[in-house]
Amino acid sequence: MTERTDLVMLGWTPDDEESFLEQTEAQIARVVIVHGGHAEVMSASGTENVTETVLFSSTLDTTPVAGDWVAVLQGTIVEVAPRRTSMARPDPGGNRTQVLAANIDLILVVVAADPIPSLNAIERMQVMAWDSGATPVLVLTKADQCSDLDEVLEHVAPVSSGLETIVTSITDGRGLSLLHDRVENLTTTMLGASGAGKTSLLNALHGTDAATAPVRRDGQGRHTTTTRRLFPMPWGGVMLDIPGIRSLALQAGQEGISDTFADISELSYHCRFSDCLHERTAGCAVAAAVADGRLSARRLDSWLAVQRELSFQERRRDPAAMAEQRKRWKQATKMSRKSR
Ligand SMILES: Nc1nc2c(ncn2[C@@H]2O[C@H](COP(=O)(O)OP(=O)(O)OP(=O)(O)O)[C@@H](O)[C@H]2O)c(=O)[nH]1
Ligand SMILES: [Mg+2]
Ligand SMILES: [Zn+2]
Repeated sequence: MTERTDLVMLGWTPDDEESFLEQTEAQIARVVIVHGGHAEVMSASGTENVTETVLFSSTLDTTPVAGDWVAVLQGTIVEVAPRRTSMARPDPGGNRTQVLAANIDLILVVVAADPIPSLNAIERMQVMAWDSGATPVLVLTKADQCSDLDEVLEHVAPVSSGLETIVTSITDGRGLSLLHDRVENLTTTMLGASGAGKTSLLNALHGTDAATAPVRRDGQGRHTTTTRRLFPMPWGGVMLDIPGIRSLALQAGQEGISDTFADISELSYHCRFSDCLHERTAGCAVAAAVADGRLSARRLDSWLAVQRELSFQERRRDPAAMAEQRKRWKQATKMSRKSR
């Protein structure tokens, strides 16, 4: 049986499925990276991390992704633990959901402080983060390049209320120890445009350039991340480096939206109609707030754009499938206990 103390280094939290540890013969491991039909997984024994390449059992009904907790028997993943959180986006190749990462605690919404950041982009990343079940933290990078930080903080204030904000620079080191304390022992990933400074943050926190090795250099001599890979941090916990997202296509539910646009949700209680779409409707409290300057028109436009996009996406949150997976897991653990 795998000891829980060994897994804590890999980001195990009390919220992860306890029954997963009752697997008798199987080794519990964490998926580091997936390459098509096989994956690299990491398991811990004492203070040593062991990485091995494993295949997928044909009986799996969940395709493992980076961050998944899995049971490994004889070089094969035989079961995937129910996901505590999962970050998803619409599959770029079709109309299904693509799960990018599983069991993430914290999502750093990474934007450079210079040039002045896009508020719409911050909002969309926040929706995606809240919707995954993880907690977003806003990280403003490259503070050393910014001549007026107060101006930037004031600029982002309308989209960052209720959001912890950390200002960093890998050049002068500011914010890094704060960020270190925040991510220690957790599973963290980053959302942000290419070049925002995600890999640089990971390297700075890791204290090496570990995360630069697997990336590609683009034409401008810049390192660009091309895969999703989990890095164990020397002080406990793991960070997942991901490529910059180009189009922030959303695969979100209303929860993520109302967490992000808490001001609009609050106002909408006062709309005359409970299904008010806040589009020039009579008795709309949101439109009234825009008219008298309590809410910016940009904020409402951004909310409308997110809503419109979601009505195109099929809502694929499927609680039935989740319950089925839990049941399968319970049965599998029961069987392995009987065969002891
Ligand atoms: N001056 C300064 N430059 C930074 C800072 N952080 C990152 N950079 C630079 O910004 C560039 C892009 O950084 P990356 O860490 O590769 O960005 P990324 O978000 O991982 O980009 P993708 O992998 O393409 O998604 C690099 O040239 C870094 O050296 C910072 O705090 N200050
Ligand atoms: Mg990168
Ligand atoms: Zn309204």
